[in-house]
Amino acid sequence: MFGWLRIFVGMTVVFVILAQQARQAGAGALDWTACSDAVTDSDASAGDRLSPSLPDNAASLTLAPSTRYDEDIIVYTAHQGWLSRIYLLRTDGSVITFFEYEFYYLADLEVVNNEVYVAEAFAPRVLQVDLDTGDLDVVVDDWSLYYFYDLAFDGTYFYLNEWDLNRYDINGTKDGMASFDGPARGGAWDGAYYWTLNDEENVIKCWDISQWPTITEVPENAFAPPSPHCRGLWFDGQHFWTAESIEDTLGYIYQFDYDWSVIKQWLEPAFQGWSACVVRPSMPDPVPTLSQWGMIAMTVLLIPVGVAVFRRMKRCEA
Ligand SMILES: [Ca+2]
Repeated sequence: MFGWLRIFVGMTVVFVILAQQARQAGAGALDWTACSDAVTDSDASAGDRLSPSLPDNAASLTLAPSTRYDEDIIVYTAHQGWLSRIYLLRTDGSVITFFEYEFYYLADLEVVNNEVYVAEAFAPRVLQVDLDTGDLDVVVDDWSLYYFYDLAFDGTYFYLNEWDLNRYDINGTKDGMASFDGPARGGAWDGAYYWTLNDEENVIKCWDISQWPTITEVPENAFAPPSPHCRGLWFDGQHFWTAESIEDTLGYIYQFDYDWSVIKQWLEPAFQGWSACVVRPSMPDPVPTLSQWGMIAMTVLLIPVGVAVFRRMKRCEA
């Protein structure tokens, strides 16, 4: 009996160790090793993946699983000099983590299928953000243009203003352009109209794009943003979001209504802001990882051993 018991205890110890390793592996630790495979900007094209620079405190940056999967997260873009950052904030405004990028100017945000996309103002690109690693997948890469500050998505197309209004499908394929009276520093779609934030005139303008490529302004719907420093624009299904960009001073992230009245505001954590949106990062991949497969295999092995030990003990008692 004691032989079986020793095997059972030994296998239980191995099981606990494997389970602990699997739990740590799935705890959302950021995979900074991916940075060594970074594609440089000049090499990149649509479909490539770019990695963040390493902030000084990279080793201490981790996402708590409960925060990562069970709460809405505010994504905030900011810049300072040649640096850009993407912050992940809790809804109380506290910082979960941030990713830093050298020689980037990350501007307006959009959310498509719970994935975050960002416009780049140092290159004519739209990048999809991996919120686990900070990696950026190149989606739009249109070198017939120079830069993008604003980004909107109407359910089918991205809209980006540069002289004209350019639109692209979800894969980054261009679907033409329309004559447009810009500029726009932020763009959003509210289900009915296309909205742009014009910082020079301190106004959020409304556009009917249903007759694309004919764009018709709806001036009676225009209204002022919460402050003249606001830049990006995002619509959460009910309200707009923006962030202030003020040199040497922290601005605010605003959630606001069609009449510019502020619903809620958060002090920005650092740098000069641009845009803010909200996502609930998806649950982990349902396909088990290698360590999880090991844990499952050990569980399957332990069941007959446990049954054998139980029967042996019963026989000894008899
Ligand atoms: Ca936007």
